[in-house]
Amino acid sequence: MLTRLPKSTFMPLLFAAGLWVATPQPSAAADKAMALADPPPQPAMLSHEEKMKWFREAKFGLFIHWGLYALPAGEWKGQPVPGIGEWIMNRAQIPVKEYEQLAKKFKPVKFNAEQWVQMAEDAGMKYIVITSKHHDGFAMYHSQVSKYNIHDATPFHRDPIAELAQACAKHHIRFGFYYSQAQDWHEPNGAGNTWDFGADDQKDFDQYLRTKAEPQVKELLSFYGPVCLIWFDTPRMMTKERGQRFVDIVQSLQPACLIDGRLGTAGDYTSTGDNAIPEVNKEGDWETPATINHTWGFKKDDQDWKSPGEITFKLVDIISKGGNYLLNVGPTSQGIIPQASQDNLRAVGRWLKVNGDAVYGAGRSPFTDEYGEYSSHLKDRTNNPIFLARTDWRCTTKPGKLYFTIFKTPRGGFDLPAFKSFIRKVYFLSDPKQTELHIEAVNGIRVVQLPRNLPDAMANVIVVEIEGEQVEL
Ligand code: FHN
Repeated sequence: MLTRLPKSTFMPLLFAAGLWVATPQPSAAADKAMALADPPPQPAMLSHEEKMKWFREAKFGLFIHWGLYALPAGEWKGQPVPGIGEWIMNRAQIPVKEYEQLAKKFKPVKFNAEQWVQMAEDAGMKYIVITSKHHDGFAMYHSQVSKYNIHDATPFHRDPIAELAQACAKHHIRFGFYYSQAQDWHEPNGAGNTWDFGADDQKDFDQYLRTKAEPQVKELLSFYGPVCLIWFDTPRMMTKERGQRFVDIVQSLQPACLIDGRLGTAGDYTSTGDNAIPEVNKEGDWETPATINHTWGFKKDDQDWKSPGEITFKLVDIISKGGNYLLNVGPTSQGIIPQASQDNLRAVGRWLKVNGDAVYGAGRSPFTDEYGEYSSHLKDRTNNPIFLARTDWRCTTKPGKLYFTIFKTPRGGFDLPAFKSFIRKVYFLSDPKQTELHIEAVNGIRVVQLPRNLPDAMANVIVVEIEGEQVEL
């Protein structure tokens, strides 16, 4: 079985495409001797704008939380454990010695990298981020740094990360890693495991960082081809200086690799809270990580899947506010992505096949009214006014074009928000003939006349072509 990427597979191709910038893959001997401490010669730095280009174009990514926690799937010793599935070790305070036993039973024989990547492609997702090591400390790749990994500690003896890297290269999907840099419940000096190892402030955290987290991040950046981003998380005890050590590793090995917003020092973009979508337009590059049900890691009793319509709304909503949507699936211990999440994602992909112009590479809305408003009298628990969101339509943009994605069919026609630009043409994005839709002025509002039955039951995109690249408000 494949462990790590054979250099010959796609390196020349990536060089040719200008996608490969580091020089990974030491010889097998060097590999054994742990030559990872000596990074390859440092290539030229890319500007921030160059680095961000693909991310701004991609907009929609697949998050995968997969690990030993998929085996208990939310239940320990016959009892349901509340909370998110991948936190079961913490929530049930499972001692390391007991949790480790899961590895002996982890044999995801139905795992098929090609099928996972094909699903992401069908869903219209442009990048994949997988848990290479979550807080439980178990590496889902063949690590030389710790034997506590899927290749060495399970009867599976395969490296799914290498297989996924290869499938992603084939499908031109970018590939990145989630890596829990601070919390590691398996290690005496990692953050988070107080039930086996006592209080975090009594630990030699740098010993853990130097001997596990940093060398593992070096491995991930050295042996799996181009890494589009590293998704660090929960930066407990991460000082700026500690965070900078990871930044230096990333920059020296793969300067094109992005760093998310949860390292503990500034990354290349910000990550919102889990499932948190800003109420209005938000400046800068950002991403919302989100669940498709209510857990990240697989839980057998969570079958409450977001529908294709809900996912599509969130996707367009996020893009209209300037962000990216990183939507998660939690595969089973057999290696299967739950069918309902596959089906719903594929339905979104079918919509994107027709309406993708309104999504990929699209910019923020120039308007604000569509988002809703703060209530004048309703307050939240902290006494702040509640935001009353509107969900009728969202606007995304490209030079010379406004895309209005309509989620609730208006009666009579669609009222364009006020703007001064001259309108050249209006049509449905789904209409290859671009048959013009008529506009009528009603009380100073330009109203796009719509047919009684709109083409798509889920959401319809009206393209408004304007004079000039930017809309004049
Ligand atoms: O603790 C993790 C959690 O398990 C999951 O990985 C999410 C994904 O954003 N991040 C942390 C909580 O914010």
